[in-house]
Amino acid sequence: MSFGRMPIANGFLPRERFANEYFFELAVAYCPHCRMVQLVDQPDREMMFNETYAFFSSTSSRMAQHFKEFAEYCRAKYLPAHNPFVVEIGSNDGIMLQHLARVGIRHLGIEPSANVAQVAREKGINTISSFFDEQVARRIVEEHGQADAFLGANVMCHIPYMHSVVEGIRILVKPGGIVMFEDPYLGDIVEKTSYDQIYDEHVFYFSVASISYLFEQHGMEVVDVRPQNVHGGSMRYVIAHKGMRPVTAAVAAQCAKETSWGLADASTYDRLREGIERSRSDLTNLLKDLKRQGKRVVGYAATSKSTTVTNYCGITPDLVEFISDTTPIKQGKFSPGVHIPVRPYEEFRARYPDYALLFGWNHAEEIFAKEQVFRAAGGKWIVYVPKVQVIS
Ligand code: DWN
Ligand code: SAH
Repeated sequence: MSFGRMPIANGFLPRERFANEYFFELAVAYCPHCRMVQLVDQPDREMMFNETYAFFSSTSSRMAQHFKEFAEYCRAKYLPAHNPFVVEIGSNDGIMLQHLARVGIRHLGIEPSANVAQVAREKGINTISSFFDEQVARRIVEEHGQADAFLGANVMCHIPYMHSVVEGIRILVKPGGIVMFEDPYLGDIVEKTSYDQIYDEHVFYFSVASISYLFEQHGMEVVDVRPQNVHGGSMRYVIAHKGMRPVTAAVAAQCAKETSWGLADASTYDRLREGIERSRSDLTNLLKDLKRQGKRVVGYAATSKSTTVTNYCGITPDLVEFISDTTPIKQGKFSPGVHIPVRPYEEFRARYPDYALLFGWNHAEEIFAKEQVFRAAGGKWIVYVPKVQVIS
């Protein structure tokens, strides 16, 4: 399926840069052989991950709590008592590693986006600015020795040269060590029609079947899977060198569910495409209708995901006045492609709109709890996952 011309999802830009904004064709496909759902084409990595990367992990308090629990789970269940060494890739501003660093655990973050890596360093987290791959893994082993745990959240699905990454993991992790990473789960994307997970940074949409197939090619196996209620439905994969750890019943059970949901059937993806097209017409019809009624609609959270929605649906500033966001680097700029102004959250609070279009739907619980006054004042939410609806 093609979503048409798309800009860089996190490429929030000033007006002066409108004229030479970069676009590529966002298209996604399913491979019946390796079971992977993946982008057909992806912009160069340096165009997405650099010293002006706009996503700082610690903007969500719910995610901060989630990663505290992730770090604690790893430490309690898998780290040896004596001098463990942990490597995390895509460590961003240190949201997860800080909890291991704090208790004196030897650690290393691998984070190519220099600005967010610097925030982590300022918190005292050892971080190198590099793109992880097999070569980097060899260098880490030479300098620090092998790791007891390899961690990643919302990063494995970002890296197109996956065989180099997985080979790097095989080399880096001790024979008895553990690999744990989590990413948005294909089963949830299909079930909820959450097509906004599809954007330049997300090159892969993993399932247990596709991850098992991938790691088996590198002498490793999935030993546990743990669904996570974050980012609209994620899966945590626990992986070890083949034969080193017992495989839990959850792995086969999840694979059986994937088969029963039709994740291996092409027709499932035809239905998904139809659902996405329906979602687009429902959302644009609603926004045009509200415009005709003279209602004010403001976007809530300038997420990466919103770039797919606004560009695919053609949501321009005449339909959405501005997008409220708490990240200073995005404020005062314009959203990629459709150029909706991004304004500080304080502007949302100062003059509530009639409707808030929830681009951060994956943080709905946290946001609804924070915005009770908006709702009490008569404000309504527009959500589009799992279906387009107004919540008053
Ligand atoms: O995979 C990725 C995930 C983990 O994070 C990355 N490729 C990029 C990023 O995706 P995203 O931008 O869609 O992430 P979020 O966490 O859904 O959205 C973050 C944005 O939302 C930030 O700009 C801050 C904003 N926000 C806000 O304005 N008010 C967030 C919350 C919770 C809020 O209350
Ligand atoms: N783990 C954090 C950040 C996710 S955003 C969280 O879940 O909130 C994805 C991060 O991966 C970005 O900070 C990006 O710079 C980083 N990244 C992208 N390609 C990478 C690679 N090849 N190696 C390591 N990190 C990478």
